[in-house]
Amino acid sequence: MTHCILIGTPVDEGQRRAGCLMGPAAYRVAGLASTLAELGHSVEDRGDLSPAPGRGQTCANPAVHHLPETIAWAEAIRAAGISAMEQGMPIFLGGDHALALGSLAAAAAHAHALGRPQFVLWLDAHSDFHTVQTTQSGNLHGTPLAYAAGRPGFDPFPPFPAPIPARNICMFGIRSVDGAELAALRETDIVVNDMRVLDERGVVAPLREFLDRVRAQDGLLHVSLDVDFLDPSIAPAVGTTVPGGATFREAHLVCELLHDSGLMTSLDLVELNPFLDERGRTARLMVDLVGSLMGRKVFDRPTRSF
Ligand code: EXY
Ligand code: MN
Ligand code: MN
Ligand code: MN
Repeated sequence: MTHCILIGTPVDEGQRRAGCLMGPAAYRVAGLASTLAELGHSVEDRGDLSPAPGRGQTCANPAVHHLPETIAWAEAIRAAGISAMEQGMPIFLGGDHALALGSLAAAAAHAHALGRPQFVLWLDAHSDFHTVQTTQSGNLHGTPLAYAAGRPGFDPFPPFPAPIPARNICMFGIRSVDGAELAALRETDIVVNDMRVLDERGVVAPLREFLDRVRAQDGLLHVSLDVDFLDPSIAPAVGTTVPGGATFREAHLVCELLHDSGLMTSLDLVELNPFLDERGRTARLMVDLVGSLMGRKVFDRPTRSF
């Protein structure tokens, strides 16, 4: 049984298509809390954060928008995340992926306080590896992993005690990477399981390899699940769809394997834009995936020795 702490983080400033601000409400309407409770977990809903926008912070890149607001979100989410991680497992209800500028900072600070390594599993069509300088869209939802890995240019954001080592970051589902991101990724030992890898090897082997490393180092594992990891045919309610994503079963299998591992210590649900959906189909799928992450099985098979 896990004490699940829901934190609404309706960040909409990390990209330009309004609607992610409705994400937390959509997850609640789709039954996230009851799904967790039915699996025997305790659930505490701490409501939505709504930080006062920051003031005056600027950067040299004129394309970047909503920098002060995003810094305020990062600070508020980091503080709420550190507090939640001391008491249970936070589930950050997004909101766009700029929320991870706060959730990753919280995870890194918490792991540092425990003297344990922090690992990140990034389930996303995108590497989100731009810096404030290299982004051409100016959308900060394309930057959080660069920030966590210690790339330069994020000084106005909350400082990390230490960057998350690149080898502790594993990407899954990647199929849209900009030139500047690719050049930067090539300089790191981040494990990039793009869709070609998943096509050739499936999800089990690459995921087990990563989870074995997390376990061997007694690591904490932050999972960041972007709706666009999924194929748009099953999850259309996201502003940055990319064809050729994870199937329904691949996504559930990733979640079931994560549950079996028992390693997940914090979770982001990001980029849901309910305005782009009909009848809450995508929100309901994301809640079903959380059910698989938190132990729902079709057959009550004993948890497989991992
Ligand atoms: N790489 C593109 C950009 O930086 O604008 C697209 C980023 C999409 C990010 C979404 C959250 O995953
Ligand atoms: Mn805007
Ligand atoms: Mn993303
Ligand atoms: Mn994405």
